[in-house]
Amino acid sequence: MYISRLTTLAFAVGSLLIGSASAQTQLRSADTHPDGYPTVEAVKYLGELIKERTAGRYGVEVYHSAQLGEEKDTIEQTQAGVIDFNRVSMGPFNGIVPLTRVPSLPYIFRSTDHMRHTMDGPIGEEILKAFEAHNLVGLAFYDSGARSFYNTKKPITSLDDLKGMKFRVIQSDVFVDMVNALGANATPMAYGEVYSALETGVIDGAENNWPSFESAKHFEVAKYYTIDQHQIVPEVLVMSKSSWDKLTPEDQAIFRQAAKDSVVKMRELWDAREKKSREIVEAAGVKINEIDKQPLIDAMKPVHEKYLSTPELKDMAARIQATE
Ligand code: GTR
Repeated sequence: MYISRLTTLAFAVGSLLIGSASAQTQLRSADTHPDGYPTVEAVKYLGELIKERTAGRYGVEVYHSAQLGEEKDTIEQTQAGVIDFNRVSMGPFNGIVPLTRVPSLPYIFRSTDHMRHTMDGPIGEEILKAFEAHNLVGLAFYDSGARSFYNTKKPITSLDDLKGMKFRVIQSDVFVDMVNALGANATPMAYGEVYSALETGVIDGAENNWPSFESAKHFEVAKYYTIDQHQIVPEVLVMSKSSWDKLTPEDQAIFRQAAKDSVVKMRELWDAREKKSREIVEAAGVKINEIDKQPLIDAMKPVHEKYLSTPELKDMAARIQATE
C-alpha cells in the first residue's frame, strides 16, 4: 500500500516535471547579444508561440551572449544543420547572399519606418527567399535601428575628422568599403573582440546602434558617439534548411507565422530599448553630437555604384527608394 502510494506520488511528480520542462523537440537558436536584448527576447517569444501552436511538440532554446560562437561561425553551423535557428545582422550575410547587400548599403533607407515598410513587403519576401539557395530559410526581419560611429578619441564633427581613424566593422565588404570611402580605415572583426580592441587601442572606434553600443559596454571605453545614422541594416532570423526540411508542411506554416508574429513584439521591445540605451550611455557621460549627413551621403556614391553592379540589384535599390 505504502509503496504503491509512493509510486503514484513519484509518477505524479515526474509528470509535473515533464509537463513544465522543455518541449519534445527543443531547437537551438544562436544570438550574439546578451539575455534581455530585444532580439533574444523576440526569439524566446517565437519559441513560446511555436510550443503553444504545436501543442508542445517543438520548443526553442535561445543560446544568447554568443554561447554558440561569433556570427560568422554560427552562420556556417546553421548552414551545416548544427544550429537550428540563428538571429544575425544582415551584414555577415553580405558575402553569402548577394541580395542582402542592397539593404545594407549606407543611406539606402531614409528612416526606420522606410526600412520597416520595405522589409514587410515584396522586397523583404524576395530577400528572405534568396537564403534558400544557401542552405538557410529566411523567416523574418527584425529591427536594428540606425548604425552610427563612436570612438575613444574625439567628437566627429565633419568628414575630415574621420580621416585616418581606425574603425572596426562587421566582416562584410560593404562595411569595409563604406568606412574606407569616408577616408577612415576599416578593420573587420568579430563583435566579441571589439571591447578589448577599443580598450587596448587596436582600433579607435566602431559603429553600431544604441542598444548594441550600450549592452556590449563599448560606451565604457568609447566616449564619443556621433549621430550620422549611416546604415539601417535589418536583423534576419533564419533557420537551417536541414532542420526546416524535417518539419511537416503544417509545422512549417506554424513556424513561418510565429516568426512573423514575433516581429510585432520585437518592434515594441526595440523602440523601448533604443530609448533606454541612449539614456544609459548619456548618464554614463558619453558625449553625443549630430553631424551634417550630406557630405557622408555624397561620399558613399562609389559604394552604391560598386555594389549595385547588376540590373537586378539596381532595380531592387530603385524599388527600395520608391517605397513610401
Ligand atoms: C549589432 C547586431 C549584431 C552584430 C553586431 C556587430 O547591431 O545586432 O547581430 O552583427 O551589430 O556589429 O557585429
